[in-house]
Amino acid sequence: MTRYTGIIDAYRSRMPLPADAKAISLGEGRTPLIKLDNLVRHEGVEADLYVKFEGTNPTGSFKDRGMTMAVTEAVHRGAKAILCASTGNTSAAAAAYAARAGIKSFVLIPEGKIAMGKLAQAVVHGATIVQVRGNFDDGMRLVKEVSETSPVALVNSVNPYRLQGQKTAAFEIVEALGRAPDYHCLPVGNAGNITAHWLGYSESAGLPTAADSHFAAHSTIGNFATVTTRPHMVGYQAAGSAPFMRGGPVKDPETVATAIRIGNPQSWDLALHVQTESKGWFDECTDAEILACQRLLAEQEGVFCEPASATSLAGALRDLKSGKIPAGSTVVCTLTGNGMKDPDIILKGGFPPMIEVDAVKSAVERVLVDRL
Ligand code: AN7
Repeated sequence: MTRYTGIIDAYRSRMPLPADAKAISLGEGRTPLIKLDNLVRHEGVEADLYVKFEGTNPTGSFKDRGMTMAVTEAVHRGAKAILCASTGNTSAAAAAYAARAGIKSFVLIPEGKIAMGKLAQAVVHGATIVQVRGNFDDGMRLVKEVSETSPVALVNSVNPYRLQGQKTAAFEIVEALGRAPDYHCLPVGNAGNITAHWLGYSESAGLPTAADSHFAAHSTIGNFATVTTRPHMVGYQAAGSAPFMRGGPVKDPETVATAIRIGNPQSWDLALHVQTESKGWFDECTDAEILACQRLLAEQEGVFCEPASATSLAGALRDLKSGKIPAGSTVVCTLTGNGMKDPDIILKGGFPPMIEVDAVKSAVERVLVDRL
C-alpha cells in the first residue's frame, strides 16, 4: 500500500511543473465514478450513465484539482499571496490551499450570492474576504486588473495551471472505464472545466486540440491509460445565466445555482473550440429542472450534489429522453460540488415538516407503524 497524495504526485509526468516544485496537496482527486442504475430505471432511459462525484474532494468541489496546481506553481515562484474572484467554490479551495502553503489568500465574492458553506470555508481558512457590490463578472474584472500591479498570484481559471490540474478528472474516468465515454456532460460557468476535461481526454487519446496552443500540452503518457476515442462534450447552463445560448455575455445573470451565476465566461473561445472539435453542444436548464434533478439524484441514488452540479445531469436526462443522446450510450456527468455546501436551498425547498414527539418510546413507535 502506498498512501495516496493527490493529483500532482499521481500524474507528475503529465504536469507542466518544474521538477523541483514541491506539491502542495490535500489529497485531492480519486473521486468516485458512480453508476446510476436506479435513476436510469426510474427515468425509463437506456444508457450506461455515470456521475463523477467531485464533491468528495477535500474542500468539496472540483476546484481542488486546479488549486493544487495553481498554488504549487505560485509558491514555487515565490508568491506570498493568492487572489481570486469567486462564486464560492474557488474561494473555498483558494483559502484552504493557501492555508496549507502558509501564504495569504484574498477572495472577492458577490455580495449576498454565495452559499453559506462556501463562505464558512473561506472564513475558517483565514482568507481575507472582500464582498464586491456587484456580481462575479465584476469581481473577475477587478482581480485581473489588481493582479497586474500587485504582488499576488491570480488563481482563477485564466491561470493555465488550473486547467492542467482539472484535466486529471478525465484521466481518472479513462482509467475507471477502460475507455472514453461517448458523451461527457458538465455544468458551465466560466467554461474552464469543460476545456480542462477536453485537454485530458485529448492527451489520453494522443490527439491535438486547439486548446493546446493556449496551454501547451505537457503530457507524456508513460504507463498511463490511453484511449482511441474522445467524447462529445456537452455543456449545460442555467437558463437565467446562459451566455453560450445567447451568443454573448449576459449582463445580469440570475439563477438559484449561484456557483454558475456567471454572465461573461472567461474561457469563451476555448469552449467554442471544444464544442466544434468534440461535435458537442451547449444547452440550458431552468432553475426548476435543476432543483428537481438535485432532489431526484439524492432520493434515488444517495448522492447529494449542489444545485449547479445537478445541471449536468438534468440536461443529460432530457437529452437521453429526446434521443439527442442515443440510447445505449456511455454517458458521464460531472457533479462539480457537494450538496452540503448549500444546505439553505434544501431546507427552503418545501420538504415535509419534521415530526415532533414526546420523549417516550410509544410515540416514536407510532411514527414507525404509520409508515412501515
Ligand atoms: C459547483 O467558484 O467559478 O465552467 O468562482 O462551483 O469551469 O467555471 C465556480 C464554478 C460548476 C462552473 N459547478 O465551472 C467559482 C466558480 C460548480 C462551480 C462550475 C463552478 P466552470
